[in-house]
Amino acid sequence: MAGDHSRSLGKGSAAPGPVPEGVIRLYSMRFCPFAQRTRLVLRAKGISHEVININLKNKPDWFFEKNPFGLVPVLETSKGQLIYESPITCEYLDEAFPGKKLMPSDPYERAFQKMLLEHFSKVLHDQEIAEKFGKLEEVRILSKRNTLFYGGDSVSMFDYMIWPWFSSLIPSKFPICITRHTPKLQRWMEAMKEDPAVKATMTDPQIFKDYLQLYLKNSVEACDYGL
Ligand SMILES: N[C@@H](CCC(=O)N[C@@H](CS)C(=O)NCC(=O)O)C(=O)O
Repeated sequence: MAGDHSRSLGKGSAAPGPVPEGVIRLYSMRFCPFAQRTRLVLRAKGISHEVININLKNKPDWFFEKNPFGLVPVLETSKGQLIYESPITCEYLDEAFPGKKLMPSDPYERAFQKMLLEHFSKVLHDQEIAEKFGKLEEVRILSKRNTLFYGGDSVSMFDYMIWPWFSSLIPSKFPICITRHTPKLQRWMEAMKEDPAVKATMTDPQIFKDYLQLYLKNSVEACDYGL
């Protein structure tokens, strides 16, 4: 049965059949922070979905038909439509499905969240943790708002977009050094941990650490670690 914690499909596996009516499919990998963004939005909006995990160290050939870049996350609809790149998958889900809107309705606020995401994406492309810390400070200051979450007093899209890099998923010293220096971020992290979608997508830090070692060694076992 396909699910968040199902074993991954690798080279030589049969391509999954069409997506059943009334469900959306996510191609994912249990430890991928980009795919976690999409999983958070699926949960937050209560969207009926199935998850197919991909072995990123031994990708099935058919996966490149889902996304020519060969990256997760990818969404597939029952009409066979394919959507990839995590911010695009999340915005698609927010627009295409009813329920709580995660993007603000005000055009400036929407633009503002997208600008914050641009800054954060630049941070992610840097190698040095020290530099990441400096630039994240910049993101925090950029928000210049006295609210608990980035978009106001409840969780919105940008909070979910950056959460995977603060959750137990990334067991580096990076979140610790940030929270030590910035009480506002610490309050934000505590509040995020209470969010039901966040709770549902948490991973044990030790399991993540062990997975990461395998992944960095290019082990084909990495993506199924702990199953
Ligand atoms: N820009 C992409 C990045 C996605 C990404 O890098 N996913 C990683 C897993 S965390 C992946 O699929 N890696 C496979 C590879 O590099 O071949 C997004 O936002 O969706």
